[in-house]
Amino acid sequence: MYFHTRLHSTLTMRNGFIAGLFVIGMMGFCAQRSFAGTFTLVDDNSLVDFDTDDQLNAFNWIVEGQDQLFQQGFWYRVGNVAEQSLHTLPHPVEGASDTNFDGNNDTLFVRYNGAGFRVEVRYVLDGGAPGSGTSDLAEQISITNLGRSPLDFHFFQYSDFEIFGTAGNDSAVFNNANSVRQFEGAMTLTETVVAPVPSHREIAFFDTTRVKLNDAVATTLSDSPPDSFVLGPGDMTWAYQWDVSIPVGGTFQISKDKLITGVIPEPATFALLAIAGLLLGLWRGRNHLFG
Ligand SMILES: [Ca+2]
Ligand SMILES: [Ca+2]
Ligand SMILES: [Ca+2]
Ligand SMILES: [Ca+2]
Repeated sequence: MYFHTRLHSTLTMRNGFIAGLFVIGMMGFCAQRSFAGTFTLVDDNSLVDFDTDDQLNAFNWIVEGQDQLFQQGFWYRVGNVAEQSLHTLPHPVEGASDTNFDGNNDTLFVRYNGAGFRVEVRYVLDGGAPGSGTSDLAEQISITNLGRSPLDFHFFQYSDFEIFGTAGNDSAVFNNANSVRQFEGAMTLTETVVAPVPSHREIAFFDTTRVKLNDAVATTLSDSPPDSFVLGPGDMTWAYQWDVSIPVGGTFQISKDKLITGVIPEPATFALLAIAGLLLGLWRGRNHLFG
C-alpha cells in the first residue's frame, strides 16, 4: 500500500475514469462511491478521495482532471511515546454530506475515539468553476479532553503533494510561521493555518518525515528550513506539529485552508466537458421544442 511508485501508476490509470466520473457528476446524477472507510468528495472542477482506514487518509485531489496529491494524513501522541497514525483509532462515526444540495458530497466528517479524548475532523471541498484551475479544501480539527487530568497532546499533519501530477520537480517553502507553499512552474498549493500557529514544522524530501512518524520513537519536527528558504526541486513533503496541554473538558481547535491554483485543464477533460456541454445543449433544445 505504501509503495510510492506502484500506487502512482494505479492513480494514473484511474485518471481517465475519474475525469469521466467528474463530468457525469457535473451533470447531476453521479452515484458516489462509499464503501467502508472510503469517501469521495466532488465539487465543480475537483474531486478528493479519502481512505480513513489507511494512514494515506486523503490520497487523491484531482483538479481539472489532474491529480495533485499522494497523501495527507494525521498522526498523534499523548505524552512522550511514539506517535501513531490517527486512522489506528476507532472511528465508527464518519460520513460524507452534500451541504450545497448540488447532488455531490462536498463535506466529510470523521470522529476518532481515543482513550480519554476525541478527535473530530471536517473537510470541506470547494472546487473552482471548470477551467478556472483553482480548488480549495478547508479542514477543521477539534481535539477534546474527555479525561480527568490535563491532556499532553501532540498532533501532526503530514502532506505529500505531487504538483502537476508528478512526484518530482516540486519545490516547497515556508512563507511564514503559518503558511507553506509547494509549487512546480505556475501551479501552486498554499496551505494557511488560520489558527493556531504550529509548534514545529518541517519540509523534507520524501520519505524522511514519514519514516520519522512511523519509527516507533517520539518525534519532534526539525523546524527546518527557515522562512523563505526554498527546498527542492524533488519529491517534496511537509509537516506541522502542534504541542498542547488541553484542560479537563477543554477542546483544542485547528483551522486550515489549502488552495491550489494554476492547474491547466487536461485535453481529455476538455473533450469530455465539450461532449457534456453538447449533450446538455441538445437536451435543453429538446425540452424547449417539446416543452
Ligand atoms: Ca455538494
Ligand atoms: Ca511535480
Ligand atoms: Ca517517530
Ligand atoms: Ca511530494
